[in-house]
Amino acid sequence: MTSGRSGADGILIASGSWDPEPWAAEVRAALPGRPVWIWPDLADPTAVRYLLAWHPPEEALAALPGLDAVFSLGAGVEHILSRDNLPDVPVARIISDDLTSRMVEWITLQVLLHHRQQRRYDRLQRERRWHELPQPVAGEVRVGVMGMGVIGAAAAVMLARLGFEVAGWSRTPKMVEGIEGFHGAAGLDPFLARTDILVVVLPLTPETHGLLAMPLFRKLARGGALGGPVLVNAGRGCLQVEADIARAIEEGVLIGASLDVFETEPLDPASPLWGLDDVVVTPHCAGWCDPRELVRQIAGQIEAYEAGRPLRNVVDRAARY
Ligand code: NDP
Ligand code: OXD
Repeated sequence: MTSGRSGADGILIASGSWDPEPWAAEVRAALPGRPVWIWPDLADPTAVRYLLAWHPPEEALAALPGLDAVFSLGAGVEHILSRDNLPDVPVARIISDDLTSRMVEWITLQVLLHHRQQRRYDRLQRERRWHELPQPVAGEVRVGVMGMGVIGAAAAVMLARLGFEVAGWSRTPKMVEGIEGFHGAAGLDPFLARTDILVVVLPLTPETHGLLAMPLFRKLARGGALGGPVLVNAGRGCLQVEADIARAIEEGVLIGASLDVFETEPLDPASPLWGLDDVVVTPHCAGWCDPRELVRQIAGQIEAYEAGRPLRNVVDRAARY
């Protein structure tokens, strides 16, 4: 083991609203013999070399003179990059098959739920009515995936395998076999115009903030096989304007939505979204971050870094993801 700039080799966990104990237990098991603290119980701030973070408070960042790297406890990093006093050290994010599979499961479940009109069948069941609805085949339904990164591309491939007509939208051009590609501001309107089910797995950045609002919903395809467009958002809550989603559902601009993320989490019990028949609300659980799985990756990163190899999955601070 080599020590950091200041001789530090300790680890600080600042896990926001998540229980830090399972993360600390996994870190202690994976990297035995070094100090591990849970914010705010930090005995020696100068001994911290790595911060493992989910929504870290600015006070935690201010306290760490020997910091070498920050590891996000998830795929997203806006909860770290938004901190004004973030030191100029690498920020690495999670890319893991475990997290990607969980996200692909949730996205596929939601797309199929709207495609197969499950909410309408749930209502018919509650009314004890035996009534079959007309059902388009997947090939007649156009799915558009916003964010063709690690998770979006995997979801797009899975949905194409199920027979949907799939396209993706990204910041830079992206070639994924069997998926029609759109990119950048110029590609957005044509992408929306051919989309019946909009799946969103974008990161939250200044460019994507508030994008999922009424003007965008109005650009989605009308007259598709489902009778109107559907929104599925598993990216971040602040990509969306929730008042516009509720209004779009009420006015028929959207015929359904599945939302895993919200402008403020937990979602306020007073939000109208809870009560809308064709809106599915889940509590930011699409891609559960499993401490056992993810600490294995972070510990591997730390060991490789201390052996002189570069950190992987370091985010681009200018692009902000
Ligand atoms: P990636 O960084 O691999 O992919 C991000 C994608 O978004 C890329 O295709 C990127 O384009 C695209 N993108 C970014 N900015 C823009 C823009 N301005 N215009 C168009 N496209 C843009 O991230 P992941 O796939 O790993 O994760 C995506 C997000 O999913 C995370 O940031 C997180 O917010 C969310 N997430 C949510 C979870 C949950 O439980 N709900 C769990 C895990 C992740 P390009 O390819 O050109 O770079
Ligand atoms: C993530 C998340 O970013 O769980 O990994 O939201």
